[in-house]
Amino acid sequence: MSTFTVINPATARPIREIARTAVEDVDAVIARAKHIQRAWAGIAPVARADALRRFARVVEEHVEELAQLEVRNSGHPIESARWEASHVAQVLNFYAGAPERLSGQQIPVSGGLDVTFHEPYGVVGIIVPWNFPMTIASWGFAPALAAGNAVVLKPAELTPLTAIRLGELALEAGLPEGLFSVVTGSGSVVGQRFVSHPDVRKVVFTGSTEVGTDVAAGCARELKPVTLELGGKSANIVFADADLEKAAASAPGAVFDNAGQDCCARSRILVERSVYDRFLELLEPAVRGFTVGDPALETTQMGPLISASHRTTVEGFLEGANVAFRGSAPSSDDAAFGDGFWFAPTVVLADRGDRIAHEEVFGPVVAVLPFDDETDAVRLANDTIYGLAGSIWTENLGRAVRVARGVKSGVLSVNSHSSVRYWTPFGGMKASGLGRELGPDAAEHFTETKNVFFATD
Ligand code: TAP
Repeated sequence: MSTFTVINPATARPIREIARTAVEDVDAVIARAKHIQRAWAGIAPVARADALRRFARVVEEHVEELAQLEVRNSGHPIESARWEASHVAQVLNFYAGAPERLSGQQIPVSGGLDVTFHEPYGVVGIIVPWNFPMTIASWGFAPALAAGNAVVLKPAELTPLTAIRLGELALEAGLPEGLFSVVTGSGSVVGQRFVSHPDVRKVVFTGSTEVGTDVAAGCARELKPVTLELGGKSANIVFADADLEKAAASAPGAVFDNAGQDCCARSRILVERSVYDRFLELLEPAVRGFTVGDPALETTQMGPLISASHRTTVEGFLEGANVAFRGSAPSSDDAAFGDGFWFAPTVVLADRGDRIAHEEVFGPVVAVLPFDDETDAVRLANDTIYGLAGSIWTENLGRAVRVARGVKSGVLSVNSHSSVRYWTPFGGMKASGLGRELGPDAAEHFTETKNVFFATD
C-alpha cells in the first residue's frame, strides 16, 4: 500500500504515515455513501438535526485535542487552532437548525396544488486545501449533511490529521458508518475521482484558481454542479480620514494571520497618498512587534509556512522587490525550530505593474501602494483577477458605502478585517470563485428544487 508522510512544519520532523487510497477503494467508499444516503434523507428532519447536534457536542468535547493536532500538522498558533476547532462545532450546530427549515413553496395554480421540495443531491464530494483544514471542511460537510446528503471528504495530503479525526468523531457521535467518509490521498487521484465519478452529484472545491478551473471543467463534462472557493489578492484600503492608528495596528493581523496562507489575507495595503508616509511610520512597529514563533505558545501570533517548497515559492516574490521592513522569525540557529519552514513578516513598497501587486503570494508578504483619490482607490483595488475579500478604512459613511459597492469582492468589511462568520455568506467574485458557502442559505445550496403539481379536478 502506498503511503505519504505528514510533517510538522514548525520543525520539519515527520509526524505520521498515512495511506493513499486507491481508485477502487474510493469507488467503494462512494458506493457505500450512495447506499446510506437514501436512509439518511428518509429519516425525520428532527432526527437529522439531533444527529448533527450530537456530532457538534462530540467536537466540542474534543476541541483541545483537535487544536493540538492542528498545531502539530499545520503550525497554527494554539489560540487560532482552538478557535478553528470550536468553529467546526458552531458550524455543525448552526446547520443542525436547517433540516426542519428546508421548506419548499406552495405556488398558486389553477386546477390543483403546486409545491416544491428541496431534494438532496445524493453524494457530495468535498476537496479542501491545507491552509484551514478543519474549518473549510466543515463549511461543506455540515450544510451538505443537514440537507440530507452523504459526504466524501478529501483533505490535502499536507494536512489530513484533523479531517481524519473529525471522521472518527462523527462515528463516535453515532452518525451512520459511510455517511461522512474521509478519503486520504492525492488530488490527482482521489480528488479527480470525486470529479469523474457519476455517483458524486456535487463537488465543493477550495484551493488554487488553477486547479479549481480544472475541477470545474471536469464537473462540466459530468454536468455536475460545483462550488469553488479559490485564491485572493484582497485590498486593505486606507483613506486619509481613517483612524490611522487603528488601521495600522490591525493591518499586520489582517495579512500575517496563518502566515499569510489565508485566501482572505489583505495582502495589498492601498493608502491615500497624503497619509502614505505617516501610515508606514505607524505600520513598522506593528509589524516588528508581530510575535512569530512556537505555535504551541498562547502568545504566538504567527507560525511557520506549510512546507519547504511553499517557502521557496514565497521567497521568489521578494526577488527584486523593494522591501521596506520585516518582522522576525526563528532562525536556523534555533535548535528547536531551525529546520522549520519559517519566514519573517515582510512589507514591500510596490509599483502598480509589479508582480507582487497582482499575484497571490499566500505567505506573510504585504505590498503597500499609494492612491490619489476615491476613484483611483476603487480602480486599484479591482486591478487583479481576484475578488474575494477586502477592507475599507474611512470615517466617511457615504464613502464607505460607495467604495464597498464599487470593489468587486464577495466579502468586504468597513473599519474592520472580519471576513468569516458562519451565519453570513462567504465566497468570491471573478477568479476567486463560484457560489457561496456559509450563511442562512448554505443548506439549500446542497439541494435541487423539485416541483410537483397535484391535479384536484
Ligand atoms: P491546490 O493545490 O489547488 O489544492 C487544493 C486541494 O485540491 C488539495 O486537497 C489538493 O490535493 C486537491 N487537488 C490538487 N490537484 C487536484 C486535481 N487535479 N483534482 C482534484 N483535486 C486536486 O491548492 P493549495 O495549494 O492546497 O491551497 C492554496 C490555494 O487555495 C490558494 O490559492 C488559496 O487562495 C486557495 N484557498 C482558497 C480559499 C477560499 S475559501 N477561497 C481557502 C483556502 C485556500 P493534494 O494537495 O492532497 O494533492
